[in-house]
Amino acid sequence: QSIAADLRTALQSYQGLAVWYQPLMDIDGKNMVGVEALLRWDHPTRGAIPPGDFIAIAEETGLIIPLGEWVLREACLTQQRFPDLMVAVNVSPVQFRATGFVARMIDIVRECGGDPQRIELEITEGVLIEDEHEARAIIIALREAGFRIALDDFGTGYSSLNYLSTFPVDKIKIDRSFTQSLGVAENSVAIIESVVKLGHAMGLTVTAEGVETTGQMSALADAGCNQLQGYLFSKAVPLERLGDWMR
Ligand code: G
Ligand code: G
Ligand code: MN
Ligand code: NA
Repeated sequence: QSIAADLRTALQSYQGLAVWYQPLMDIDGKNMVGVEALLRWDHPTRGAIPPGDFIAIAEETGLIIPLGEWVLREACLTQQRFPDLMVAVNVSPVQFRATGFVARMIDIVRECGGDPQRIELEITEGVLIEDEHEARAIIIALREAGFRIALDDFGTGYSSLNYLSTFPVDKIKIDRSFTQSLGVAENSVAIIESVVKLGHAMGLTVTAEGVETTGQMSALADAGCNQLQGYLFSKAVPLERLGDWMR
């Protein structure tokens, strides 16, 4: 039985699938400003399979579309339980390019009682490259519907700085490789500072991912970042444990 077949089976009842949440913190690392929804799959025989190992298969098979829509529905239900909670949801390039994507996002949020103003759709630079004109139209339509847009894994793509001026996003999430180069690679501070400067010049919120040490936290604060995310604060946790974070 292939992973793809098992995933298709799992999607019939969502058995074994779960959405966990990783806190996003303010720059002091003291207050939670939102969460990122992250898929988890407990396979019936293989045990936990990391998303890195099944997202690509889900994309190849098209299963990422029902899977991604389910994550958004779960995020909306979580929002009903925790009013005011900002929830970030990852959007696969395959979803983004699918016909009717924007309408589906709007319908789901309406059906599930979510608040698009507090839903941040995380897209990757890859979606911007293929058809710039179409990508821009999709982003504009999503924003008109009230969604916020974040550019995920920022800095890992191709000629990223260019895109900032042409795509109306709300946030950039600096890839964790940059955070992890702090104190290790020579120009890491200068690179982060220039990304922050550019992001701020365009009116964007700048989040740093992969924060694991207090040294990284203070360097990111000094560089002017707005928000932090990483194991220093918390890994993704099940919904039941999010309640602890809300207090
Ligand atoms: O959750 P980490 O904990 O292991 O996630 C690994 C990768 O899987 C990341 O690139 C993350 O963006 C991606 N991922 C996790 N959850 C989702 C999801 O719901 N949808 C999509 N498209 N990607 C996800
Ligand atoms: O691509 P995206 O940013 O959506 O992926 C989020 C991924 O980053 C998940 O796999 C999540 O578990 C992982 N992650 C979150 N915080 C940290 C961290 O502090 N260190 C490392 N190494 N990975 C992290
Ligand atoms: Mn993400
Ligand atoms: Na990322």
